[in-house]
Amino acid sequence: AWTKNEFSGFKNKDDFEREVVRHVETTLARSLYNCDQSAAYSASSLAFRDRLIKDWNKTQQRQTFADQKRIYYLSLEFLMGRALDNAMLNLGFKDVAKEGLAELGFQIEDIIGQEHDAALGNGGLGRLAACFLDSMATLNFSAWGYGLRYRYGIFKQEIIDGYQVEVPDYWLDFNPWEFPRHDVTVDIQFYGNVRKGENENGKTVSIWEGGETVTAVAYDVPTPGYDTPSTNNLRLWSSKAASGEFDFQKFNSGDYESSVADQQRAETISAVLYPNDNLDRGKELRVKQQYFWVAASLYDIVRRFKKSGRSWNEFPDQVAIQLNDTHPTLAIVELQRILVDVEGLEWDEAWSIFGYTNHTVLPEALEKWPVGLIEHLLPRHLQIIYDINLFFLQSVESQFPGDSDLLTRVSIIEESQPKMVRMAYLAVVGSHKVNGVAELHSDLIKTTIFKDFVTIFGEDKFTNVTNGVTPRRWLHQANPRLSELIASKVGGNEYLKDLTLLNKLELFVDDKEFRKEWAEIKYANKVRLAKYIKSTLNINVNPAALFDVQVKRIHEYKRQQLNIYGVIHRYLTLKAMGPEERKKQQPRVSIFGGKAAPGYWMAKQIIHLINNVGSVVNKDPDIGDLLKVIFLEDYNVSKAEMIIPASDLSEHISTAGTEASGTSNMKFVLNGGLIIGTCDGANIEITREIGQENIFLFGVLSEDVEDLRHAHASKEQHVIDPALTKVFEAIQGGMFGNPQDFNAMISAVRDHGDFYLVSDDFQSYIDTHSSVDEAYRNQEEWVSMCIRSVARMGFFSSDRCINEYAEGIWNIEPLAV
Ligand code: 26Q
Repeated sequence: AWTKNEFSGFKNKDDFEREVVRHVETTLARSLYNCDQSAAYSASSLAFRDRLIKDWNKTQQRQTFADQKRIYYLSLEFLMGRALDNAMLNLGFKDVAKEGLAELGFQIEDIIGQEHDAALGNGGLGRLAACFLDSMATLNFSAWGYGLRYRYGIFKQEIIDGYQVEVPDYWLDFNPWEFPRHDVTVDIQFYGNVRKGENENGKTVSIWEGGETVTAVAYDVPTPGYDTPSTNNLRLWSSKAASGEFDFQKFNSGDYESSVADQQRAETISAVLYPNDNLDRGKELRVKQQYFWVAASLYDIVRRFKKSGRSWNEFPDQVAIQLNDTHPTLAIVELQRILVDVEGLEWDEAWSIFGYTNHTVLPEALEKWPVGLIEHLLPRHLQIIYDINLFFLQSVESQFPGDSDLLTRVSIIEESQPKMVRMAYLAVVGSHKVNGVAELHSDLIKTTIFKDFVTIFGEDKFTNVTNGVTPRRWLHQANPRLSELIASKVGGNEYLKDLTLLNKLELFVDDKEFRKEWAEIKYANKVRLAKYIKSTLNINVNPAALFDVQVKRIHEYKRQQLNIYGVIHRYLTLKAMGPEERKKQQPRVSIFGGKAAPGYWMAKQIIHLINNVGSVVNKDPDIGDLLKVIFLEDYNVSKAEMIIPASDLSEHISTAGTEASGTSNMKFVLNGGLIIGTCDGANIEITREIGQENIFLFGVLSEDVEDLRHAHASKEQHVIDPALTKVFEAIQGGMFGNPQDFNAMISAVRDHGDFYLVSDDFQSYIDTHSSVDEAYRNQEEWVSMCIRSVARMGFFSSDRCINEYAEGIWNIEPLAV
């Protein structure tokens, strides 16, 4: 344990204020009389960043001195959200800042609200990477994140006339949280040719030459741990034209335009985050991004290793690299190239450097690249991929002689037209451990996409690490009042570092006063969300109604369509009732939020239907407060921090077997909301932990999905659930606008085999919602269920998750601080 003055902070509020004033007057060059909220945000951030960077420097020194194994987390996405609130809380100076800002005439919430989200990610996978950075720093691991510094993060979503419109997210205007390192650059090569030649030591090696070069520039983002002096580094690479590439010949001969065009082409590599979530669209620029980032990161990792003066056989004792999905798989190939071509070492495949985390079994999300594309862009890498495949297939052949079907099935090269490189297979072959992100998912990958690889490599290579979330952001920061109430019962804030301490809450379930405070906090969070809804959509929602929330990327497998059909069913049911019966019904607010990939037409139709249903239901005088349908624009991390604490019930209703884990399910329960969900992903383990009496499960099981799909496909038109048929009739009768707009959605169920089993699950979904209404009537019991659930959520901290990776995959110990 350490005391606060062992790491950098503020002596008191006056000290903080002085720093803010200094930054306003000097760094920002403004007068104090001209200090608005935006300037106060900038100056507060600069004051905190000064502290962060000191801790950051000390941490780097400590890590260099300790010279222990480091973990490198390679992810194309880091969905960080806001940094100021997080820095204030993790450093432990939010109270000081609050008082200081108040004296300067500001409310801290307004100042925090000025910050633009760092939204370098799509959804679950990117946010998981951000939670992991928080945990790795908090647990004092020598850890680095490596990613791309996109100029444009995930697009901003506007809803115009019920349709999604995408607006670019230019977020770098003022970003105090990054430090450009113009001295840390790596030149990255593309295209060109390979020939055999001699290296400096006279050894025959492959030489990759020609083509073009783009320079990677490092930008460092300090990531502070909670209540520790450890501040780790997230290094993001930005692309720019290599200095030699800015063609002075062209420039001097007056071909200014084409020389500027070269410049822009280089900068395009890190210009924009691909907005697809769980979909691979085989674009050349995407592979360029992948190689650019992977090559720069590996160069950096190898440079750091070599500085320690060790010999290469110690590399695996010093370096562990985790691949966040297949996006960084080229790192396996690039390391091989460095070792063999650059360092002149022998081919050695037995190293345990790479771990690969799989996040999906959906076939459309598994990355494949045309062989011809890789050959053109990275000619030497394609050779190495072929070599890796050859060695691998030879070993399979000797293990299973004569099984040519097996060889075809597991080959890294798919013999299709055109031939494709299967990145997931390359990742499996090149990694020493492969993990899924929840138990069901980890089991499924072993019996489906990687079945043959289990036969070849054995069970031990495949493992599970159930996802987790950081309780610092997702409880302490998002829900300060609940966090404080919990702390008062479980012995202070220690539980934020050992989430299993939450179990002490169970002693207080029968404490009426405690339950009352608990309920008051939930209500206050709902009031806050209701105000936000009023101010953005001008719709009045009753905070006493049951808030039913589904916020996540829009995807057919996540089944927002099931939810909105359920809402329509509820609306039709209410309409059919007499006024007396209506009065007995549980008032509800159905809240949706989430982005659709810009090219995902069906997902956009779903958004459109939700909005159209809202505009009919919300102004129906028969319905009033009994039902409101809200679509919140531009769901992102900072909105999640407001929405999640305000939920009574959240929906995690994917077709069984399709959602690898889900992580918002954990955040909702941690904030005292209950779940309606399918037996999918981490819902299953949440149920095991909190007890099945505290969750509303429904729907078919994963093991039955295949058979049902087959049964549907074999029929011309399959029989649809009668309640769902009524819903379809209402839509087709024009109740929610032009029925043509929703033909594809309906016909997916009716005519195309209902791949996501919406009809199969409809009745049990509706019934389960009725059970929810009934349970909600008994508020005392409902609140008890919430408290018990929170008490049993200790398992889902990303700290537990990181410790499992550290022990089972990375073989790394935390740094003694
Ligand atoms: C692939 C190729 C080309 C372009 C884009 C992509 C791409 C991008 C993002 C593929 C997949 C993703 C994102 C996947 C994702 O977010 N998966 C989610 O990961 C979470 C963390 O493990 C899980 O909780 C979710 O269940 C899973 O859907």
